[in-house]
Amino acid sequence: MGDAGSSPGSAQTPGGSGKLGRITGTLSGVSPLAGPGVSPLAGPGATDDFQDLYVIYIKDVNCFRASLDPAVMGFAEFNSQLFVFSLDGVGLLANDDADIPNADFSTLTSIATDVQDFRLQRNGLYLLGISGFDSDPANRAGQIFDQADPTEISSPDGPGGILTGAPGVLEFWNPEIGETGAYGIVLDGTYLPENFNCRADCAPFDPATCTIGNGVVNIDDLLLLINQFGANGSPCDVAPLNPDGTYGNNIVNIDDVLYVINHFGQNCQDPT
Ligand SMILES: [Ca+2]
Ligand SMILES: [Ca+2]
Ligand SMILES: [Ca+2]
Ligand SMILES: [Ca+2]
Repeated sequence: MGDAGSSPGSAQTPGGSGKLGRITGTLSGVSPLAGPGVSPLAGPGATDDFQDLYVIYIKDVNCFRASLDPAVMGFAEFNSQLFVFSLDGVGLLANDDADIPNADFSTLTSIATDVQDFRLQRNGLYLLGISGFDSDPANRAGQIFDQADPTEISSPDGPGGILTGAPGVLEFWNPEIGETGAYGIVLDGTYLPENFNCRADCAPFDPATCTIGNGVVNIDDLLLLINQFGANGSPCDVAPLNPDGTYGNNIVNIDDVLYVINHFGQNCQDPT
């Protein structure tokens, strides 16, 4: 795969079908920590690469986790930061350092720890971003996140974030340069973006292993749907499609039944 870009329009879409359990890559360039003679004020060159953005499909938002923690086989050769944006680039969550003594690697879940009740609400497509300390997402209104405590999972509470009334969209990184090196992000609750077209495959649903679906839209999916009719928070809440890349409206209703019936027999190995 080619390089994952630094802007919403150049985010990389991992290919294939099925679960997305790991993303590996490398940030490179003239790091502010590169040593004598290198001015961090020189700014990035054409080949420098201080941020990577990926399209991910969160199929189970309650299970979502992205981590560089070596304890779960993640890694980062540098002081990392992780971010979640909506597919259209609105900053939603950020973490600098996992809440573990002396950790400079990052871990994100779907729930902010700095503002009560701010969390990712729906399953669907999102952007996952990684940068090296201290390159932060920003726009003309300012930084999107106020990382008041490095270990918080921050809501978009900076002057450029949606919680302070700004549009909240990633326009640039400030500063553009950060620490660099190789990384491996371990993911839970995520599938490859192509699988988004097979969201009607909502059963079986195993919260313990963060697994949703078995590769085919069949009677199991219809039965779970009927079983959860009227419920909130079901993986079978697959309709409507929302403009920000997510789906569902917090209720399993007739729209969802129709969507699953319309996709009955679909093979998720070839979901398009
Ligand atoms: Ca960090
Ligand atoms: Ca914050
Ligand atoms: Ca199924
Ligand atoms: Ca619905």
